[in-house]
Amino acid sequence: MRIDIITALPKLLESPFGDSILKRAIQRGLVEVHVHDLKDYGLGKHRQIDDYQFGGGAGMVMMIEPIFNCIENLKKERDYDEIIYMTPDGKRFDQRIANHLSLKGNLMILCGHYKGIDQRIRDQIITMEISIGDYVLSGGELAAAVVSDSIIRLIPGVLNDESSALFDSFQDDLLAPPVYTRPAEFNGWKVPEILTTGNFPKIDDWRHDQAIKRTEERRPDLLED
Ligand code: 6GU
Repeated sequence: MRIDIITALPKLLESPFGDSILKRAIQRGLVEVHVHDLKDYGLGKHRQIDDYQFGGGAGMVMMIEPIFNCIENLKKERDYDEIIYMTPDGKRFDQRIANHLSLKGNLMILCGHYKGIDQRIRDQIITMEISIGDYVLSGGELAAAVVSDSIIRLIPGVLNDESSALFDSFQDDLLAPPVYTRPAEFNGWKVPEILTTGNFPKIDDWRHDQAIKRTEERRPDLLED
């Protein structure tokens, strides 16, 4: 898989891809992540990328030409399965969308800023608009990192224990059960005894029961359909 991210703030994306699981996935060649600085496509000597909005009103709007030129430049090299715009008024991201996108070959992600981008880019070029929840971020970069992380960790070989992504919260519409490690007792607080018995069928049953209990308590909406 290859992910191209277009942003006016490329530095914001350095650390999410420069550490831990995502870094290793990139080093192993399981995914390529390319961050493109929109300023490189800015207009004139000041490399302008935003301007006042038609009709008046506070806040700058990201201009059509730098974005168009950047996207066209990338499209010359390869076809993209989706050209995604990160925006709080997009479709709410969830595990189903992550699973769907993890099967794609080439994704492009455009991060917005300020008041957003010229609507003509959204109408003519963007194929998918994603929000990561009902709150407003200063820009799309952190959201793009969230979406990329959730997609990349689903690529086979990215997680060491390949099966572990399957047991994540949400993967079967259940929250994950509680987990424990040594010591078996600390401060008088004990690990549930079943987990120390070595009776694995029973342990699986216990975990499933715990997952259902936790989901009923915390996210009954997940059990509705
Ligand atoms: Cl994708 N962008 C911004 N700016 N804010 C958000 C968001 C995206 N998702 C939730 N809030």
